[in-house]
Amino acid sequence: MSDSWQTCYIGLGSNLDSPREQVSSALTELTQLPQCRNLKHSSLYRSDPVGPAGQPDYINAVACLETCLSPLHLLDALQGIEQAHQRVRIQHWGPRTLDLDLLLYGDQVIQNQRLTVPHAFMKVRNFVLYPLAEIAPNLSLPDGTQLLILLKDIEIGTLEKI
Ligand code: PH2
Ligand code: MG
Ligand code: MG
Repeated sequence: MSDSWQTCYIGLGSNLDSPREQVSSALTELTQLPQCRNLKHSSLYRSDPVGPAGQPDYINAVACLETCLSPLHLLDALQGIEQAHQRVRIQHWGPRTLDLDLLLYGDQVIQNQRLTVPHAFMKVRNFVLYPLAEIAPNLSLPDGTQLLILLKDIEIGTLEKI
């Protein structure tokens, strides 16, 4: 059914074990997911860590793909890629080899034990909003908020395209 394809946005982040390579290979792996097509992605960005002090800088990017996986099946697939990158969950907002966050799934609002979509902090993270604007400048969130309006309120700061 052609209308079962949904456009999704995924935030990628890494600050351990060659972060650029972690993000680049994750982008390739996203292109290989079943029932997913038309992957596009932003540039890679270097960003200061948000969260516990003393962790390395992050490499961040945002990808867009179309999928007919359900939100939870897509989450399973994303977590499978995180696991393949030896993602270990030790500290909240602590360093990680790879973080894949489902930012948006079509215009759906999802709130359950495993998943909150739109992603809880996406409206206030420059390392999400600027890469997102590169690939979807005219995007609106499910609540109607325009990405370009959010960007006016958030500084690019030390975020750096690489
Ligand atoms: N992710 C976090 C915590 N802090 N900081 C940056 N710069 N980039 C991230 O992706 C990031 C973070 C939790 O997911
Ligand atoms: Mg995250
Ligand atoms: Mg995450």
